[in-house]
Amino acid sequence: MDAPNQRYISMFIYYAALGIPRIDIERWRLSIVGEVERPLEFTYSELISMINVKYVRDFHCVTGWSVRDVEWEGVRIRDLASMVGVRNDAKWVIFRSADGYESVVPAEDALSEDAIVALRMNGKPLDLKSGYPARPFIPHLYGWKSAKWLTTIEFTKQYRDGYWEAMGYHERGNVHLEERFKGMEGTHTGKTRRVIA
Ligand SMILES: Nc1nc2c(c(=O)[nH]1)N[C@H]1C(S)=C(S)[C@@H](COP(=O)(O)O)O[C@H]1N2
Ligand SMILES: [Mo]
Repeated sequence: MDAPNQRYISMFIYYAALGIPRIDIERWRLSIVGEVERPLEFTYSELISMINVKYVRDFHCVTGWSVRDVEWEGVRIRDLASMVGVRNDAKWVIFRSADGYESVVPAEDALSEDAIVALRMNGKPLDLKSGYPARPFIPHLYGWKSAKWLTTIEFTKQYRDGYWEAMGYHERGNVHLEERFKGMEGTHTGKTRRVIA
């Protein structure tokens, strides 16, 4: 099913709002912190050896472009969460990147079946402009949630804006409900309306 009000294009448009960071893969770690029993960090080779998901899913940028049939490989965030022992009161997940970019998603979405830390795309490791070495990917959420050059996954009780959320973009960003901006709720008819509190 095509995503509502999106136009399909053949290749990604690359964004780096805060610039492309330098990555030293020997020093790079993915840290899982916050409302967890045992914070952990993973090296790149550890994560590569843990890859347990491979699927084909579309990618959707909230500005209106989508890329069809991208092959993704990665590690289920759910599995990382069970290794660190996420506490029940963790309601939000903040993804933080080497460039300082952040995005936020509900813990429920980050722990859903298809939510992964993506390490490979279309049969190859992510390349630098695509967020090497890792980016979260949650197929039913808009692309701005997929923080490239990921370094930290933080579980929190309290909601906090990331980079785009601070500019009015939605707390969750569900593609099928067209949650583009805060206060916008999908009507399931392809149109959206702004809800005024
Ligand atoms: N670190 C970082 N991650 C980011 C962005 C960014 O500017 N910096 N842009 C986001 C947005 S808005 C989109 S649509 C996707 C685009 O992914 P691409 O650059 O691989 O096309 O990355 C997301 N992740
Ligand atoms: Mo985007």
